[in-house]
Amino acid sequence: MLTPQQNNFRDKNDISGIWKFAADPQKTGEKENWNVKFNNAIKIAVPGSWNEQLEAEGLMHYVGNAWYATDFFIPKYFDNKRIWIRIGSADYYSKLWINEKFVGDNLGGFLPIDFEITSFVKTGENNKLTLLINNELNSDTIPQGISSDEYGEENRRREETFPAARFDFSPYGGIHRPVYIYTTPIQFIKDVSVSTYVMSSVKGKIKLKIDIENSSANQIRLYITGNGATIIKDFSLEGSSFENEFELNECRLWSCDDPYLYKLKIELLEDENCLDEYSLKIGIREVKIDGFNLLLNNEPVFLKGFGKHEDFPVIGKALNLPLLIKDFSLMKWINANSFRTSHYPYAEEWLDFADENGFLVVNEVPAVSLDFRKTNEKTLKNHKDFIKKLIGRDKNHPSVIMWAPGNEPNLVGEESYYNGSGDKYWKEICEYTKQLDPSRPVTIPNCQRAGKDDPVFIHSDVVSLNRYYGWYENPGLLDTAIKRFEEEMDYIADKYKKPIFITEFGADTMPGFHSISDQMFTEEYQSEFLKKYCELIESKDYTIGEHVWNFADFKTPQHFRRVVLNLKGIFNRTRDPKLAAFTLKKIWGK
Ligand code: BDP
Repeated sequence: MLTPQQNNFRDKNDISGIWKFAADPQKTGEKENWNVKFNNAIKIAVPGSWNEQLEAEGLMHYVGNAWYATDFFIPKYFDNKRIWIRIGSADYYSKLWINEKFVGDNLGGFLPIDFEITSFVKTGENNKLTLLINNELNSDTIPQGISSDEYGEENRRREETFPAARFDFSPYGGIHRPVYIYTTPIQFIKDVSVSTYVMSSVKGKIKLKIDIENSSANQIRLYITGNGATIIKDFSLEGSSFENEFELNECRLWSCDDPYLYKLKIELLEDENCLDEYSLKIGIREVKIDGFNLLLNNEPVFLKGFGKHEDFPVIGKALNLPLLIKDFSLMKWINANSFRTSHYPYAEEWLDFADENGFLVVNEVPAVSLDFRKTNEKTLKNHKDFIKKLIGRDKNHPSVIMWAPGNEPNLVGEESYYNGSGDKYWKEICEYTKQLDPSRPVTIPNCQRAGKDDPVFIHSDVVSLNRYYGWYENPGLLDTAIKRFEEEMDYIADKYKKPIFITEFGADTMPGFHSISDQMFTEEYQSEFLKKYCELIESKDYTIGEHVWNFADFKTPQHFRRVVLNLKGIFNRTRDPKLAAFTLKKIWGK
C-alpha cells in the first residue's frame, strides 16, 4: 500500500500515544483470550521499544510475547470509504484483532503493516485494537535468530550474547513507528512506481506505473509541478494498470548540491469525475555504475558518511523526530553526503528528509550475518518477501541509490558456503532484487571473516567491504593494519574489476580516554585509525566511498567485548562528538 496521506479523497489519523501493555512470557494470552481483555495491564508509549521504557518492570532484555491495546474513534464521515490501518513497524512478528476479531498477522519487522479493517470497525464510535507482538527470531526469519542452546551445540559459548542474537544491535521489541487509521475511496490508486533517467543536464525522463484497485475509471491525469511551471498530462486508462514514460525538458535535476523535488499529483477519473488523488515528491536523477565509478547524473560521486542505527536512550528503536533532525544536521556539519540504513530499513521519514536534503542512501534488508548452515527454503522465501516489501515502500525515493539485500553473510566462516550454496543463494537474491528494480545497483557488504573470495562479489554491482584491521585483527598496530588492508583491496579490485565501497571501518572509543601512543579505546586511536583508513581509501581510483562505523554509539546485546554499547560511534549515544568527529569534518571538508 502507498504511504497514507490526507487530501480531498483520503484521510489519516495518527492513533499513536499511550497504550495498554502486558508482557506474556508464558504465552498464555491467546488461550486466555487476551484479545478480549488482559489483566494487569500497564502503560506504554507507542512508538517506543518496550526495553528501556519498562526496565523497572523487568523488560530491559525481554524477548517473547507482549500485548498492546488501545481504543480509537472512527468518525461517521468515514462511511462509504475503505478503512485501513498502518502499523509503521512491529518487531518482529505480530497479530492484530479489531473489536476482538482476528484481522491478520505479519512476519517481519522494520516495515509497515497494512490491513483493510472496513468490515471490522463501526463508524461514529470507539473501536478496540489489540496487537500481539513477538520479538523472537529463528533460522527461517530475516534477520536470523539463534538461541543460547544453539551457541552451546555449536561449541561457541564465548560468542554467546544475552539476549542471544546473531547481530550486534539490541533486539528491541515493540511498535517502533506511528500507527495510522486511514482511508481510501472505494476505487483508488493502489500503487505508484516512478523511475527517472537523465538524458542531459537539462532533460530528464520519467517512467511511471500506476496500479488501480477496483476501478471503473477511464482516465489518468498527471500534474507535474516544478521549476516554475505545472505540466498537465491526460491519458486514457483501460484496466487496472497504467504505464507510460515521457521526457521533461528544461528539467532541474536532483543532486546532492541541489536536491530539487518536483511534485507529482495523480488523479484517477471516470468521465471527468475525480475518484481519487495521490501526490508524491519526485527527484529526477539517475544512478549508474561505469567501470570503477559510481555516477549520479553521469558525474562520479564519492560517498562520505556512516553506517547508522535507529537507537537512542529510553525510546530504543522508535522513530524520534528531534533526533532525526539532529542526526541530519550533524551529518551536514561533518560534511557527510550519505549513509547506509544498517542493518534494516529505517522509518520513511529518514528517506523523506534525505530526499529533501540531498543525502544518498544505501537501503538495507535485515539479512544480517546469515548462517548458511541454517539457511533454508523458508529463509530464502522470507528474504525475498522482505526485498519485495522494501522496494515496494522505498522505490520512489531519489535519495535511495543502492539496495543492500544483506550484510556480512557467513560471519561464522563456514567452509561449505564456498562450495556453491552461497553462490546459488546470492545469485537468486541479487537477480530478484534487480528484477524488481533494474534502476539501482545492488551490493552486499562482506566481512573480513568471509574473506576476499566471497560469492557476494560476483553478484554485486559494487563490492562492499567491512574491515577492522587495527581492531579485531592487528589490534593497536595501525601501520600493519593499513598494509594488510591495502593488499586485500588491491587483490579484490583486480580480481572482480568492480567499484569498491568501504561500508564499515571503525574503532570502539571511550570518550575521555587519551594516550600519546597507539592505544585502543582512546580518542586519539580512533581519530588516527579513521584518518589512515580514509587516506588509503581515497588514494585508490577504484573506490567509490567510505562509510565509517558508526555514526553514534549504540546499544548491543550483552557480551564481554561490549561495555553496554558498541562504542565505535563518532558521536556518543546522546550525540556529543568524540575527537574523531573533528578529524572527519576536516577530511570530508576538503
Ligand atoms: C560488523 C557488523 C556490525 C558490527 C560491527 C562491529 O556489520 O553490525 O556492529 O562489525 O563489530 O561486523 O562493531
